Formats: sequence, structure tokens, C-alpha cells
Amino acid sequence: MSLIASDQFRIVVGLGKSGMSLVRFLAKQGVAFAVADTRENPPELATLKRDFPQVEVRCGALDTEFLCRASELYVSPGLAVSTPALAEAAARGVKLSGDIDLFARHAKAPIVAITGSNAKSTVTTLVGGMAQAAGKRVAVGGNLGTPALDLLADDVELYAMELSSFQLETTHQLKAEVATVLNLSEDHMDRYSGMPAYHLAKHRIFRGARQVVVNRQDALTRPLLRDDMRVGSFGLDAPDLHAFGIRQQGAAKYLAFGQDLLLPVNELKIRGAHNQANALAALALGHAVGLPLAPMLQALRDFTGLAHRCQWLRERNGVAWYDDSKATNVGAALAAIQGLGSDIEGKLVLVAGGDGKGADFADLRAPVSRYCRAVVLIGRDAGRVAQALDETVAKVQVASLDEAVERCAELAQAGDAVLLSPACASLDMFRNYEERGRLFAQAVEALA
Ligand code: UMA
Ligand code: ADP
Repeated sequence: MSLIASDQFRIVVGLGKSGMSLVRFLAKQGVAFAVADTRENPPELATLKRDFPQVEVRCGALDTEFLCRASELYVSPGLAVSTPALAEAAARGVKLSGDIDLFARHAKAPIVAITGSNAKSTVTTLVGGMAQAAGKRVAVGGNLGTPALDLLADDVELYAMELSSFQLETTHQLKAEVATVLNLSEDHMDRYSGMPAYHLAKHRIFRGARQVVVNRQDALTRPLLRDDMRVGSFGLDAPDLHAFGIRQQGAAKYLAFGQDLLLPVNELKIRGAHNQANALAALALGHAVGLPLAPMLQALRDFTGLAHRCQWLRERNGVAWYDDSKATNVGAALAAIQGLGSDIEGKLVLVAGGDGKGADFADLRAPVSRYCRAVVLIGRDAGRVAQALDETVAKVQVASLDEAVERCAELAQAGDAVLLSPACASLDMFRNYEERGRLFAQAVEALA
């Protein structure tokens, strides 16, 4: 294909899952496009060559001249828009966009848009379950599961979308029916210059939103608001009228809407205060799009939680074992340590460490001292995690996950829980957090 700079020509940059969904979408629309990826052998190259042999693809270092032949680049979330060749193309007038922008332009049904440092997948799945229980044809995906463009269909009545800061970086207008930032704590500090840049990326979710839902206990989740904006809220405190929160009656705690008690928290199968907040967030989002309460509450009762999120594995000699491999940042591990630590009779034996993504681990210090009997450390940043913890906490550094499990079995006492909640990404030792969780579960299962 010979190329000339044209308003009609696009380039998909990145050929992973979202890049491939872009290829399918653009081909269906009859748009002229090419593909570029910095990797010599991107994951979807074989699929592209098989299904779209006519599409030009360039692998290896990005060529700015090539990129500048397009009017618009659709950049995959794995590539930062600050990548020099992309920044240069943008400076020369090429528009940088992404799959979520295109999705928003073509979606005909209302969008529930969910981001946050943690709990995105749990809350998105809950909203999907609630909509399904209410009899709606709901499409669930985005950063979780199916890429956004693959969800587009004429018969969809509601989109429940998990969006990452990476996806939001290239999103100009989302026009969600309701948008939320569930919580904000440090993550991906290897990609952003600091919290302000990360915060800005996350808050792009509010662009064009008709309603917002905020977390009353996290001021960083609150956007600057138009006067006519409908604002819902959730939090673990007692709620005002039209807000979701927790009310205590006698010894029992309830999920509540204003003054109304909706559901005793002990009817939830997902454990810990953080999961009560997640249930309330899902209720607030479902309420914003008009889902009735009864099916929403049924969906909450039925939800057993997602794999690798504080997932119970087994009980052995009075010790419960949990896989929270999805805790890839400090905020997530804190929620699990506090949520589970305050819920058990004994203490926690924590498995932590991995690729710290440039994080500061200081916030782990106090909760680890309070709730943990010992910490078993793995991975590249084991030493950095150890340094951040109190000297009085027992720490053991090991070379493998199997060894970590063996040491935990020796250290834990009846009434304790062993928790894999690494506060780090897994990529230094594993393919992904799922593999880390699976291998942990296997090693736990293999204990005599
Ligand atoms: N990469 C290159 N060169 C390129 C393009 C990508 O080296 O030209 C590398 C990136 O550094 C990255 C990896 O390839 O580490 C994957 O990037 P990608 O853009 O090809 O990823 P996809 O396969 O398209 O998957 C992306 C999301 N991945 C990321 O944001 C890194 C998936 O989220 C998402 O499910 C998928 O789109 C569908 O929408 C995963 C994720 O880890 C689960 N997300 C992060 C998180 O949840 O913390 C944000
Ligand atoms: P995400 O998709 O944002 O990564 P998940 O629902 O997959 O979110 O949960 C990831 C991790 O975040 C869990 O393993 C848990 O430790 C932690 N987590 C869950 N809910 C919360 C919350 N409300 N606040 C902070 N951390 C949480």
C-alpha cells in the first residue's frame, strides 16, 4: 500500500488485545489504516497476518515519519502517550486517540464508566450482575475481559465498563451516563511523573458525563462539578438522604440508602470492609442508571467474588489461606491486610514483594505491625518492602513462591490466616498476577 498523508488514514499503534480489536473495528468500518508496534513480534501478529493479510504492519522502533502520515493514531494502553515518537507526532498535529474514544463515539446504549486505583473489576462485575438480574442486556468489559470495541452491538441496553488510567489517557470524550473514580492511591508510578499526572489521567473519565458517583471518604475521587450535575455517593459512614452507606442497628451492620436498611453486611459473601464499600459503589452506580433495588440486592447476595481477590483457598491446621494476587499496588494490599486482619481471630502471615513499579511502601508499615505475625518476601523489590517495615516485624526473604508457602506453613499458628497480597506487580517472576495466584494456590494445595 503506498501512503500519503491523508485525513482518511489511521494507524493503530500497539498490536495486543486492544490493538487487534481496533483492527477488526476499523476494517469493518472500511477505514484505511496500518499497524505499528515497538515489539519485533507483537502478540497478535499471527492473527493479523491470517485475518487481515492486506494490512501493512511495521514492527520495531516507532518511525515518526511513518506515524505522521496518519491523521489520527489509535494508541494501545500499554504505550504511554509520552513515548517520544508519539509525542513528536502529536506535536506535529497528529491526533492521539484510543479504543475507548472510538467506543464512546459508537456506543448507542448508556455507559457506566468505572475507574479507580483498586476495586474496578469487582465493582464492574457487580454492576454487570445487577443489570443482568434486572433483566437488561448488559455488556461488561474494557480493561477487564473483552476489549471495549468488541462489545459494541445494536441490542446492548447498558455498558458496564472498567477503564484504566492508561485507556483514559487517550480518551477525549466518554459521555458516560454515570462515571466514577472509586478510590485513588499511588499506582503505576513507573509510568506517571507523580500523583498529579495519575490523578489527571483518571479524572478524564468524567469528560461529558451526565452523572457522577463519588467516594465520600476519598476526596481525590471528587471531580470539579457543573451546577446541574447529578451526584451520587457511597462510603462506609452513615449516608445522607439519596446516598449509600453503612448503618448500624443493634449489633448488626447494614448496607443502607439514606435512612433505609437494605441488606445486613453478613449476607455478603465477599469479605472485609473494602468489599462493603465495593457493594455500595455498585449500588450507587446501578441506582444512577435506574436499576431497581430488589435485583441489585439479589446480585449482591449471589456474588462470591472474583478469583485472586482475597480468594479463600483452604483451611489447614486451623489456618486459612487466601490468594489476593491481584493486589498489585500498596493501596490494594492495605485494603486486604486491614479488611482481613480485623476479621480474623489470630494474625496474618503476609506474602509480599515483586515488581514495585516505583512505589513508596511506607504506608504498609503501621498496618503490617498491627495485623501481621510475619512477612515472607519475594521478588525484585523484596528488599525495598523489607526496608519500609518496622524492625520488630519478623521478615523472611525467599527465592520462590513454593519456598514462601513452606515458610508460611511453618510460621502460621491456629487462628491465623496466610495472605498473598504482594503490593507489587508480578512481572519480575511470573507472566501475570493470574499465574502468580495459580502457582500460589497449587503450592498451598500441595501442602501435606
Ligand atoms: N507494548 C510494547 N509495544 C507496543 C505496545 C505495547 O512494548 O507497541 C507492551 C507494553 O509495554 C505493555 C504490553 O505490551 O506492557 C501490553 O500492552 P498492550 O497495549 O498491547 O496491551 P493489550 O494486550 O492491548 O491489553 C490492554 C490492557 N493492557 C494494558 O493496559 C497494559 C489490558 O489490561 C486490557 O485488558 C486490554 O487492553 C483490553 O482492553 C491489562 C492490564 O494489566 C489487564 N491493565 C493495567 C491494570 O489493570 O493495572 C492497566
Ligand atoms: P482492580 O480491577 O482495580 O485492580 P479488583 O477488583 O481486581 O480491582 O481488586 C484488586 C485488589 O484491590 C484486590 O485484590 C483487593 O486487595 C483490593 N481492593 C478491593 N476493593 C478495594 C477497595 N475498595 N479499596 C482498596 N483496595 C481494594
